[in-house]
Amino acid sequence: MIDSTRSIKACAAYYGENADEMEAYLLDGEKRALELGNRGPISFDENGELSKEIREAYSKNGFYIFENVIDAKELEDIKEDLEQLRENFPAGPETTLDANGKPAFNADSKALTLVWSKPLGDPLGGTELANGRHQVKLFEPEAADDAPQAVPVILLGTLQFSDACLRTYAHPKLLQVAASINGEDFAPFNEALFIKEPGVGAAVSWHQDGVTHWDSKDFDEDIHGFNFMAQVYGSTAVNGVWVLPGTHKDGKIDIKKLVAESGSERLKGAVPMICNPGDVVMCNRQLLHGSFPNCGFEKRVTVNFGFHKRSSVLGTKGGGIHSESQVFDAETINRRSKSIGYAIEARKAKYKDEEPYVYKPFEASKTSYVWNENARKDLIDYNLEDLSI
Ligand SMILES: O=C(O)CCC(=O)C(=O)O
Repeated sequence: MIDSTRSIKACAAYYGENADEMEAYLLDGEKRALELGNRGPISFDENGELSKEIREAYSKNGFYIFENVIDAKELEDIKEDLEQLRENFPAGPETTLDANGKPAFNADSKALTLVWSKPLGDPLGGTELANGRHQVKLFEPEAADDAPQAVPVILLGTLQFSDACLRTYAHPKLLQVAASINGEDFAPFNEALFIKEPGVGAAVSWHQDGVTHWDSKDFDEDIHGFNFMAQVYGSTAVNGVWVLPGTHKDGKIDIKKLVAESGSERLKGAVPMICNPGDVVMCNRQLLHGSFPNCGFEKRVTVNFGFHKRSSVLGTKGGGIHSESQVFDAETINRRSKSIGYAIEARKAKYKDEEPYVYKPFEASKTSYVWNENARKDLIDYNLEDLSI
């Protein structure tokens, strides 16, 4: 586990008169997180289903930490790729050029690809953005004088920009988990990077992700799918996502009321995701979660990718957050599933000794994919069709 003692102290100091309270909250949350019993290696039973203990712990808490999923070599591959990509970010929110005057990676994108914030800000909290699901604004500490005016927080449509992330998206064990939770005909959701640089990384206020099925007659704990959150540098109480365990079963939550009951944004009972580099969290999208601004010394980059049950998206009018609101018919879902097809092929080309994942809907429809330059072109703006529910 990453030792975040120094970061906890430094972070708390940003909270002025609430510094002691913040320090105690971070320390207590870290301790309780490690006691939850929802972490360990991925394991399957003899039928290839996620082991019963993992399924139960996931269902009880709404999240599970799969340890050591991404090995050291693959992590290095991701880091190198993301660091190269970072060099080619736009120099700021108002320009399409990077710091070297070259077109930025997303200069021609039609879809939204970057969300910016002031340093240590909370760009979504308390706004109507994303269907108003981030109901409260978190405390925005003062960043250092030399901090940039704006910092990137979320990158969307990752698979078209990073081959390494594309390959990780097809990790056979992770896709087997997706099939076990959402059925063999599982559908994609969206892919994103959450970027939390030390001393500037922005907050993502408390929220639940799902927006379409809260009042459905078929409502259940899995109806809005889940996200995998692969940790490139690890995740701590200071820079990590916090969750309120079990809330994925509670329906739509009045977050303002919870904050009032807790006496502050430090929600009682919440815990952080404590991860080492290479751990992958499976997080139910209905679980109440959020992250504080990164006032510590460790960087976090999360490679996020989610999956749904096909029945949750087929014929559903999308929530309009990650893509224009549209009814997702079978054709749209099949088109959007090309991300899985290309990813499996891209992974095969690099990890030749690994047993690749077989996605049953491609077998049934006799669809095959090839990973080459045309495929790369075909992924441009693929996220205009994110299955956003
Ligand atoms: O990584 C974070 O800080 C926030 C993640 C999140 O809100 C999400 O995946 O929905």
